[in-house]
Amino acid sequence: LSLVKQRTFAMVKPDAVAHMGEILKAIQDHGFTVSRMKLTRLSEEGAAGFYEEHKGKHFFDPLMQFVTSGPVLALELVAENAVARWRELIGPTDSAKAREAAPDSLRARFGTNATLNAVHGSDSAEAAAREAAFFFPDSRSCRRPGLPTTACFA
Ligand code: DGI
Repeated sequence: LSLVKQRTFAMVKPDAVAHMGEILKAIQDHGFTVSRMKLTRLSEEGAAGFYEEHKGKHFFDPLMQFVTSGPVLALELVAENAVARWRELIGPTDSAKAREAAPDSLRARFGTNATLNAVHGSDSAEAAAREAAFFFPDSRSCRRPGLPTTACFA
């Protein structure tokens, strides 16, 4: 039994930003704490950097087109076993398959197919640290004296 909190990185993709309220509700209902959050946009360079491991794959160009097509909501989430629990909540990569295998998952509810799949979740603690640092380079911002630190995990 471990009571140690873990963080993960989550991103609401452009196709699901209109549903951010429902997604934040699911995040809250499943016991995650939001420790950082930013509504932003990915540049072409930013998107290519974030998804560097997929360069050269057949789905890379559509993925770049999609994630740069509108705003994204970047989130750092904290919970026990956050990486695995967030992956469980978002469901399988392909939203069409998610609707068969995990109809209550966020990708089933808010995504369309393998490209337009509503949300991202880090696949390991190492990826979570790297991806959170990509979107939240100012990791000390929640530690300023005098500010509340209850939601701070840095
Ligand atoms: O960790 P995931 O987001 O579930 O999946 P991943 O890290 O293997 O791939 C990153 C994103 O790339 C994924 O969210 C959607 C896209 N992608 C992955 N595999 C495919 C894909 N898109 C298409 N069209 N086809 C794929 O097989």
